[in-house]
Amino acid sequence: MSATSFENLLIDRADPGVAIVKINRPRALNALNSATLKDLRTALTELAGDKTARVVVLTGEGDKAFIAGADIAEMKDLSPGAGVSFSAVGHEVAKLLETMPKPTIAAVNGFALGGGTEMAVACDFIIASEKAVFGQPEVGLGIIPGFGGTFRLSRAIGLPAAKELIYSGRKVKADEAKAMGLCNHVLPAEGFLAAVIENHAKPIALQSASAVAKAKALIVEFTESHGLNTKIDAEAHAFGRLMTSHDQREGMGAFTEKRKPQFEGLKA
Ligand code: CO8
Repeated sequence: MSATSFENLLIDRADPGVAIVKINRPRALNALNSATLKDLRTALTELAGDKTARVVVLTGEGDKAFIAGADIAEMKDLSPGAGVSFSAVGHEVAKLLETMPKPTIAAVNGFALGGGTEMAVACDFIIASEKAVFGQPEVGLGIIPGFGGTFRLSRAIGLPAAKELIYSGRKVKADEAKAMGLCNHVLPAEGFLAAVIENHAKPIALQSASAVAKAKALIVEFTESHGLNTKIDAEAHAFGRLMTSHDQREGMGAFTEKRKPQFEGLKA
């Protein structure tokens, strides 16, 4: 068991060596506020160095959401500087999921929108429940993906499909996500997490942990590490520049007031 207990996370274990990290804000559909992101950063840092954890499964509490995105109510009034900082903690969490020396599996049990899809694609692979819904709806809020979606989603599903999802905000259900290669498998909602642990996490935990870690390190080095920090900086700063724009205030205001946004046209 992880030594620390967390306000916004539940950490569980299954033998041999599976750690389950559950986002625990079901009333906000597990939206990521800064407290939850900081909890995740601490928990994943501890699990990265914990020899008894051989595989990490990330999932959401409740039967409705994996992560419904970054917390819009908290982001709504951020300054550009605070936007960059908020984005930076999310990037640290995504980078830990992507690079920690053990496989990370996203068990997507419901909505995985915005930062939810971004955290899922930062994991080594995704297993979806038949109730999973993916998407990058940020442009409908006057912002852009800010936790790595501008570069990790295209790596997962290819540039044309990623561009379509990011530009349109269109949501994709589990079967379409599988056809796109976004998730490896779609499982029944009933008994979903138990099946992910039994059939996908445990078989990895039974292998040589040092061989698996070496394989992951090489895959990370050969695919994403080149220029990763440059991409993170560029995305975080572009995100920060959009905070306080008319469309960001309007888009997020409209979400919290439960109405349709009225966006400005393209600025010269
Ligand atoms: N943030 C805050 N609260 C949320 C969020 C969210 N992302 N998603 C849902 N909630 C809250 C709702 O406000 C609602 O609260 P309340 O009961 O107090 O009104 C509660 O969760 C339940 O939600 P709904 O009533 O809306 O449930 P529905 O079943 O009707 O709809 C949806 C479910 C479709 C998931 C809907 O809630 C929705 O569209 N949510 C927003 C999805 C979204 O736009 N996500 C992207 C957010 S932006 C983002 O993730 C950017 C990532 C990069 C950030 C970089 C930071 C600098």
